[in-house]
Amino acid sequence: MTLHRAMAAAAALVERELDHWLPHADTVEGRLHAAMRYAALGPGKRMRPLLVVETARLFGVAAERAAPAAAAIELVHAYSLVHDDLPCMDDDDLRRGRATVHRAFDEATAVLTGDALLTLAFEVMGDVSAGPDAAARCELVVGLARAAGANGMVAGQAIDLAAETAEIDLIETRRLQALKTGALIGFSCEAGAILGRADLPARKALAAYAADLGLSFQITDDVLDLEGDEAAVGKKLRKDRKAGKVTFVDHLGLDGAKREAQQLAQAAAGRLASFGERADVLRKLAAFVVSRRS
Ligand code: GRG
Repeated sequence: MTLHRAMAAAAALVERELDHWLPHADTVEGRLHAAMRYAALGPGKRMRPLLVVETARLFGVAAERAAPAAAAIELVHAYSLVHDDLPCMDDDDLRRGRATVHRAFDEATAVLTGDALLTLAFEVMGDVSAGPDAAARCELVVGLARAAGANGMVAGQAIDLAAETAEIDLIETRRLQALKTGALIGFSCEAGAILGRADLPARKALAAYAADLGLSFQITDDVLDLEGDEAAVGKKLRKDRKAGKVTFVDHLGLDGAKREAQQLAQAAAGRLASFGERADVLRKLAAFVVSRRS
């Protein structure tokens, strides 16, 4: 299957699942519900859902069975973007080519939207539709909490905020990004392995793939922040330097950063040798991550 078709299929699947779970009341709280839908169903790449679907597929799990886990992870991702864009964080007006949630609605609604998306993620992940095996569902819920929380994505965001006023070296920059961006990408692959009851060697291979992929993705994000086209990326660029944030490009130089992203993408693809042709979409995704324009 081409990457394009696999991405479109995973996006359609997860958007159906999200549509099923996202509330839309015709009452006072309808404004909150509309903001949740705006944030979660906006035009994103749905890369994390694709990772869940494709890693689950390696173990014979049908895409439909992976849909709730994929939706739960996308809900956490959507919440993180809403809160990241708030005036007290990155203070962005544009996301995915449209007004950010606090701009399209208001700041209080944006805070509540993030809270509600995060909470809904755990409802979806714990629901029986996420898998008939209660032990596997528990593992999914705990894994998502660890990836998203104070030792995962939120820790990365805290280091990122601290990095505005403190110099951080390359090692700390790698740790920041492994947490902020890498933790959820890593868990997207782990979720597929949990659904597929994968053995330890397979889990380790997928964890190594995700670590290389996540870092390659983030380095490319830093390159795009400098070289990207705002219309294509869909958000305000060249903000990192103004905010005093040290990125991979500062540590490695522009060419060095591009080289490193490329090498990591190749290494990621190489981690999948034991899965043979079944992992072709995941290999193509690694190549896409460094060549993407948005
Ligand atoms: C506020 C708790 C909290 C965490 C925020 C992930 C994150 C932490 C902030 C996002 C800011 C950002 C632009 C990070 C760079 C990497 C990244 C996650 C980019 C956006 O992910 P894509 O490209 O987005 O997968 P789409 O829109 O395609 O879903």
